[in-house]
Amino acid sequence: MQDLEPAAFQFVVNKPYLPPVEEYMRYLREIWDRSHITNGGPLVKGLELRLQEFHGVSYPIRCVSNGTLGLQLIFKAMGIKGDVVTTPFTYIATSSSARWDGLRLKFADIESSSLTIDPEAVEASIDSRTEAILATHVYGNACDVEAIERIAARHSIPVIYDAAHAFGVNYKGRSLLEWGDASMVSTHATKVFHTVEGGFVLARDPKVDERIEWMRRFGHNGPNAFHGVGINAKMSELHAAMGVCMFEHINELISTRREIWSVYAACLANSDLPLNRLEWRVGTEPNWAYFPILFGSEEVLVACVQYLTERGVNARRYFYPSLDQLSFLAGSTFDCPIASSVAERVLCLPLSAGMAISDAELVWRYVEHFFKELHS
Ligand code: T4K
Repeated sequence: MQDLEPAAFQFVVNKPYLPPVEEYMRYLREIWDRSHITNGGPLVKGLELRLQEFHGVSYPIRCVSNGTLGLQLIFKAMGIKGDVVTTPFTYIATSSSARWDGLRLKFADIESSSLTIDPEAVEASIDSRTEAILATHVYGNACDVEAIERIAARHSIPVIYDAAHAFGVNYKGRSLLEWGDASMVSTHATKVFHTVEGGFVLARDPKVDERIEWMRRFGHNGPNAFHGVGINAKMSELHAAMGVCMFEHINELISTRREIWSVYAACLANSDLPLNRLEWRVGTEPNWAYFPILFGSEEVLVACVQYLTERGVNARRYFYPSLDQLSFLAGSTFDCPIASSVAERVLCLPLSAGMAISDAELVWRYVEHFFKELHS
């Protein structure tokens, strides 16, 4: 059922926003005139400054070709080669990027309300071989950054945040990206702010930032000289142009998302359906990227997905399965009962800036009808 093309659905889980084509064409004309289409062009540089200004962060922002490579650059630039303690409740890229770089994963369970990694479980998983904590601000909900960073300081290890979902998210009045030693944000098409494919990274230590800067472009130190081993993780001008266009609309897009999110939240609050929603950590100002609901059982969730699919509603099991269940990721098996249970029961409803309030209400009516039929 999940293999239907997006066009087969009336409502997809994440319909990418596309700016008016004329706006994009304006930048394409500039690119055509300059013939500078990639390798550190002016649109990428301009986008990095806009991103830094928008988030109000003090560290430089480095755009990359996708978030996955962004994480891998962070691991390399920080010299992390061994064990990392990480969350099993996230998209697979958090873990697979680390495994691809040869790191070993130790999964620590999550908090049942925020669905982010549980600091107590993190501390219990750290041993003498642990080189870093790799946590995800899942759905744009802030991790317990204060507790995690206290633990990291006690063990003298860095914290890396997979902030793929955290574009524009603030925590306690400042950007969530200010926390930790390094963060990666994805700007994939399905994200709140996108560059079709892409992402950006930022690091607290200027030496790490400098390494990220040259590592993302083959290690170049001038046309015929190299600092060291690098990779190709450059963002092109055509991708950056999409990001620049997005800035014209981003505040409105986030506020529309907030409206849709609030419709779902109000419907849920006013219903007596056996469903729960994510709790924002106090202090989080979200970007309203996802609306996950938690079912009482996987069996009911699967039946609901089927029911919604038949009515043109593409709800998705973000994030299933719990990554500690995947033998090719887990070096050893760790017990993460909360993550396993949540992953089996969580479903994200369609949430896009292109949706109308009546669309969200209709989706919710389908959910209600499903439960009515289930109990009839
Ligand atoms: N860390 C975390 C926590 C992440 O969530 C991600 C990515 C990463 C790291 C890695 O960042 P990147 O390397 O991707 O920058 C999507 C995205 O591909 C992926 O970026 C994202 N997370 C992940 C959660 O979701 P799929 O496999 O769910 O996408 P797909 O093609 O099934 O589309 C989802 C929905 O969006 C469908 O309903 C159709 C609709 N859609 C999608 C695209 C691409 C459209 O209508 N048009 C489109 O062009 O992975």
